[in-house]
Amino acid sequence: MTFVPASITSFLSSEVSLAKLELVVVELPQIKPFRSAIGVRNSRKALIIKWHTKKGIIGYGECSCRPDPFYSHEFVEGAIQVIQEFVFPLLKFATTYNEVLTALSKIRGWNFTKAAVEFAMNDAIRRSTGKGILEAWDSPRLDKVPVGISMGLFENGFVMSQAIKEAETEGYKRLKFKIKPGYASPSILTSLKECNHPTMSFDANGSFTANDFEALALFANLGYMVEQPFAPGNSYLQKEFEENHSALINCPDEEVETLGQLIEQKDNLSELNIKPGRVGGVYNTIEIMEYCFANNISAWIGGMFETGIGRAQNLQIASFLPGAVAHDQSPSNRYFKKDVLKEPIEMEDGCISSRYFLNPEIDELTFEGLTISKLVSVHK
Ligand code: OSB
Ligand code: MG
Repeated sequence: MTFVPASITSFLSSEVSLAKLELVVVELPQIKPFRSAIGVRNSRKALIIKWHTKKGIIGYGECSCRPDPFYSHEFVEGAIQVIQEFVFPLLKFATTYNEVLTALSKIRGWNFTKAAVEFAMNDAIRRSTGKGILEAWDSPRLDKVPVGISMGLFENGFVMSQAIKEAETEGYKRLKFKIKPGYASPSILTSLKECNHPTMSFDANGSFTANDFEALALFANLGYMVEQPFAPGNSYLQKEFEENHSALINCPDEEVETLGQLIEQKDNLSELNIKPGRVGGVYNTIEIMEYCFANNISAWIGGMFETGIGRAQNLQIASFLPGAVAHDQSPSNRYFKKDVLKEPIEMEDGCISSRYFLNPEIDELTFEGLTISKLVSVHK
């Protein structure tokens, strides 16, 4: 059974040519460090794939995995190796969207990596013909996408309360707080209890174990959704937790990399964070979104601190989720002094308008300036 609509299936016969792939690593300094259960982050190191067609059109795709394997097994240098050694040779005879998907599906795992190649190919098609897979998708979409903020771990409740005020002033539609075991100090809990923003949530990045149920209950008892409480593959702990504690309002992130995993998790979740990279690309994302529509699963699009390239695409995908409260897709100036787009993504009244994400133009000079390495693959 497929959940993919006919408008998408027919788009897959779109033709595409490949002259060369450029693998560019850029590093964007962040305005502020970001701390989560995963670690501290001071910059966004991103792999950008430039898909050159034989007619000289360039499509851009961002690989949004982390530089280290601390969120998923993928990491930037590994992604480069997998593309050069295994993906690129498989693309030699692919001439349609569908053939590229088939080539990519030969590789097990490496979803962020394969996704980036598909993103770049799709962008090349869109820039060549005016219509990519999302433009072809016959499904209702919004012109303005509501945005939430994912906030890091704070030193104490005072600093947290200041950040909450700022986020409220900026108009974010949801406040998400990173959490981890041992973080629920009295001052942090007070600050969270005093926050009266209408939509709040927590994100544990899989940091709670079977020994941390009491620590998790301190957050879960506040009655908000908890994203990825346990390490991926350990969702059985949810039932154990619920036997002695409150019900969890659970939202998988790391846990769900495929439609099959979503189907298996369906009864344990309250909502789903979809990251187009994590699920292996835009085609898989569409399939998962269609499954969510058919099964009344409320889904929203998560972020990986993408540059404007990945962010614009995420926002376009988010525009197909009219029911979502907010997506983790903050505007460029929340992260970077300078983004790689000519027109950095801006937020107004907690929303980002389609003019920022439907046809983003790359600021090539800035892009060059932020480049730290570049490799080119050409078929012999
Ligand atoms: O768990 O959602 C996460 C960033 C990197 C790795 C994991 C996560 C995140 C975020 C970023 O929370 C959200 C954003 O891009 O604003
Ligand atoms: Mg998360």
